[in-house]
Amino acid sequence: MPAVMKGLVMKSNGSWYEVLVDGVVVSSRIKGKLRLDGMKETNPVAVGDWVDMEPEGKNAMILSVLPRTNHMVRQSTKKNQLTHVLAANIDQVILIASHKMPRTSLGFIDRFLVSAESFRIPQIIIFNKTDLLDLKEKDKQEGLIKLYESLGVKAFGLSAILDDLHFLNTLLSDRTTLIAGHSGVGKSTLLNRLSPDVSQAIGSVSTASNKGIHTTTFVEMFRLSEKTFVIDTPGVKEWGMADMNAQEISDYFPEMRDLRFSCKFTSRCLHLSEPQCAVRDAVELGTIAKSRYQSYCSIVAGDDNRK
Ligand SMILES: Nc1nc2c(ncn2[C@@H]2O[C@H](COP(=O)(O)OP(=O)(O)OP(=O)(O)O)[C@@H](O)[C@H]2O)c(=O)[nH]1
Ligand SMILES: [Mg+2]
Ligand SMILES: [Zn+2]
Repeated sequence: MPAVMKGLVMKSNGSWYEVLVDGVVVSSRIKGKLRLDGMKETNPVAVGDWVDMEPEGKNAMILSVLPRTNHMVRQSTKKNQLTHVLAANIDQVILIASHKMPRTSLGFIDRFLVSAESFRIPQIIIFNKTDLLDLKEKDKQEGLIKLYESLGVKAFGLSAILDDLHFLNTLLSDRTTLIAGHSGVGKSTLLNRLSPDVSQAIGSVSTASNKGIHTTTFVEMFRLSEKTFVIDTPGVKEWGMADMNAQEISDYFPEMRDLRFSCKFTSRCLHLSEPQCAVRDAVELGTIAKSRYQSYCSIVAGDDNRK
């Protein structure tokens, strides 16, 4: 390796980083000073970061992190306001949801979308495990797909174990995609199906609790082709909202964003109990889905979403 090299962080366990340099993965540490620089974040270097590094024996030392185009945070631990950067420099996020085994609530889906929207990252929802659905459940899922499509979010259902997944290649090609969702929804199963080079461990779903067992424990990025990267993440129970004030939350609900200028109190309206609120009128009329408005109210109220 020449003196200073640019690399792409593929995996981190908190103290070691696997960094891709010229097609080779190099184990790296970070310089002590860099740790202190990451003031508001628990991890100064995240998967997806481009870093400058110098050789250190067979390994390397990360000297600095290059500016990020964006990043996605996992959760703010409310006590100390620290955020954990899940990954950086992402082109799009896929939320894997499932109707059962485990169930993904609409509140969770909306929180995830709002969070990605606040970082201006395009969102896709995949409803996995369609092989487990009866006709009524399939109908319900179709309704949700229509709802989210109408909001500009790509959404579709599939079975990661049964379906031919080739059609996903176009969606992923030449992009960096982060895959997120509850434990057990099939994130790693899907990724394994996308490339013969990926062999992530697959877990089970407890029949007692209908919850996954947190099989994937580290965020890891895989290269599917020259410019196509996919990031597998550990399942999350809830999606914490980082640093968002009540006024800005409706900015991240596309169907509410423009309407608020029609509210009597325009930019000050929180769409809760204010008079002449265009958003609440739209909920009454059915042009804004009740489930979306409920998610909105719950986020404004600062409720945790543990359902
Ligand atoms: N029936 C059915 N089961 C699936 C499908 N996709 C995944 N599974 C099963 O769901 C279980 C969990 O799959 P994983 O891929 O480990 O889930 P994960 O989202 O990576 O979970 P964590 O790593 O814990 O976050 C496994 O038993 C899979 O076989 C599907 O489309 N249909
Ligand atoms: Mg997994
Ligand atoms: Zn309003």
